[in-house]
Amino acid sequence: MIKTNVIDHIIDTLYNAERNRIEVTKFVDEFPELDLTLAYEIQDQLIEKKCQEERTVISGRKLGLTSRAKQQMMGVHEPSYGVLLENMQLAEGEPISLAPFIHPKIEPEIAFVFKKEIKGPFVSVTDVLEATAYIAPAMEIIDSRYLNFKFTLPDVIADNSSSSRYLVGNKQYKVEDVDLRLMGMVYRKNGEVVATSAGASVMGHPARAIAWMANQLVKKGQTIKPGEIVLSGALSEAFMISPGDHFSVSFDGLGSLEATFLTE
Ligand code: 0L1
Ligand code: MG
Repeated sequence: MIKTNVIDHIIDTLYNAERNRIEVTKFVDEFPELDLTLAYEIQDQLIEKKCQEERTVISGRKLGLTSRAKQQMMGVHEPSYGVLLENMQLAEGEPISLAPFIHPKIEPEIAFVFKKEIKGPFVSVTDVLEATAYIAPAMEIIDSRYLNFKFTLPDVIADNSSSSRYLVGNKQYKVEDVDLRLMGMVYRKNGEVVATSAGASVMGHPARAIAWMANQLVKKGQTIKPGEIVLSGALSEAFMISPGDHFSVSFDGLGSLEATFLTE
């Protein structure tokens, strides 16, 4: 198949999978030409299509696969990034319906909101922290369009890094008031602790993950813009969500955030 047909085929398949809540099989076996560059090109075009069809706009970015453990589990060698859209954001405190999802999982994150543009290629942790307006506890609902979350790195990148929905706590915190590496995290499912971690689980420092992404984005002429939200990467594994589940994440010095799922 010629390149534009491959791109259109993958975009249409992923778009329809999300819309119709069906799983699809990964693409690399059929299209070995699907490398990282082509995958990010597909991601950008898929986002453009979603913005047009769903009448929404970009609200920020997300990092994925930021921990060595998750990279090893998925058999990949580097993190991924994706795009957040305004219509993916859920309001804190509002019960969440499982109706839009295929096989959702939820994971704890730290959200950064920026007051200055961040432009690669030489962005450092300090640059990210200086550009940050505030940080807040967050959770991301991921919902890979691939059968049983089975994919290669280019597949998952084309699928916008499994993005689906996200929620960010309303209370804002200053980066200078917390040690983002040492900051402890406790993640609970239905009242039971299911994971504990610290900020350093995200590439040694959550801002390092964002610096990495900014230095990648510049290769496509893109930057992180003022006002954008960035989910800096999961601090633990993601947990499957069942109807009626309740998740909470508490951070040392950063408050907590809850997500409650409807029973139907
Ligand atoms: O946000 C994430 O860490 C998810 C990235 C994609 C990997 C997955 O779907 O598990
Ligand atoms: Mg995530």
